[in-house]
Amino acid sequence: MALSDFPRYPLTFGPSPVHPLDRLSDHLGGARVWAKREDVNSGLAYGGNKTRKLEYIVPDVLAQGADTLVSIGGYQSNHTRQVAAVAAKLGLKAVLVQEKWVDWPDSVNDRVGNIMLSRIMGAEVRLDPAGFDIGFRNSWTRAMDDVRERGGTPYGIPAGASDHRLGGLGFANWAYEVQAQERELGVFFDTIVVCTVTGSTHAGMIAGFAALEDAGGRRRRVIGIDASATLEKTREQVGRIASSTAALIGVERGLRDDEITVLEGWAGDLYGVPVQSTLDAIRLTGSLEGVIIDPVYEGKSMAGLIDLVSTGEIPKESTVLYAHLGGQPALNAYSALFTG
Ligand code: 5PA
Repeated sequence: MALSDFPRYPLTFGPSPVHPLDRLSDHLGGARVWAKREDVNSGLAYGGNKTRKLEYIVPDVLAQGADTLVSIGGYQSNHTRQVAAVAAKLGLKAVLVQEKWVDWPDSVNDRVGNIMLSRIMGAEVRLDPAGFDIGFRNSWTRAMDDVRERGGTPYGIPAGASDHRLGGLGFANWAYEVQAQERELGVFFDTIVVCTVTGSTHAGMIAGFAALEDAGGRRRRVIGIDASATLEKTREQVGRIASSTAALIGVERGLRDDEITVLEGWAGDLYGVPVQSTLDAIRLTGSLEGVIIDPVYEGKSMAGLIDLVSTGEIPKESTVLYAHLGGQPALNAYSALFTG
């Protein structure tokens, strides 16, 4: 099978925009940095990386005749907000288990931003006191049982739409899209920087670029920046999903170790809690480029990019593509960080 053999239900506007970040690049004084913008990839509730993943999962939902999407995330999950939007668009119901992944003191943490948007779109939101974990949860299985008891047909989508047979395909497709955009723009991105937590965004890219490399494309580095602060689980999940996705789209070899890179150093001690480098990255990107990033995910991956470029760890001759995966609605739950 090749990627093009898998059905894709369009939820995005088309290829997401790619553009240079010139003022940020000048400021860092090293490699040139560009961004590819999943934060503006769709008209469905601000889009984001999950919208792309769901393009390959929706055909399976429809084939199974499900009437309710059941998923899971933190109170400020971007993923569950995108599931709610896709359910609304398709005329399905959504049941969302929202766990207390982050012990964050903002008093409206469970009311504003992503969770508010999901409620507006008609999802059934179930608050759950459990803490952060990217694995499978009983609360999620229970939510599916409840839907069945009510006579519905649930379709379970795991955290981040990652640990799902088709979860890596959306970002395998992203790799193909990058190659086509490079041809149009006359540029080659030798390094990709991407935030990684539940893993299928990064893993899908690895699989897609492996397929392109095997078809004669140039080698490049895909650098995942951990934002989970549970590095071993994320690294294991990225490797596993990258290999299964690669096999699914016809890559006939095992992946090399150098194809699977998850770097630590910018997540801080806890998922969802920004550290100084996160806040500096958010302010720098906002003030130099007018580009907004969040304190949970992109603020951490951008902090990684800033360090890797300014220290020359990513060489000066490189051209870097920063994957902006969305996530800005969560900023509303972090207002206390930006009062000055
Ligand atoms: C998320 C994830 P992966 O989970 O595919 O590794 O993507 C990491 C990521 N950037 C990066 C943004 C803006 C994200 O939302 N979010 C999760 C969520 O529940 O929203 C799955 C954790």
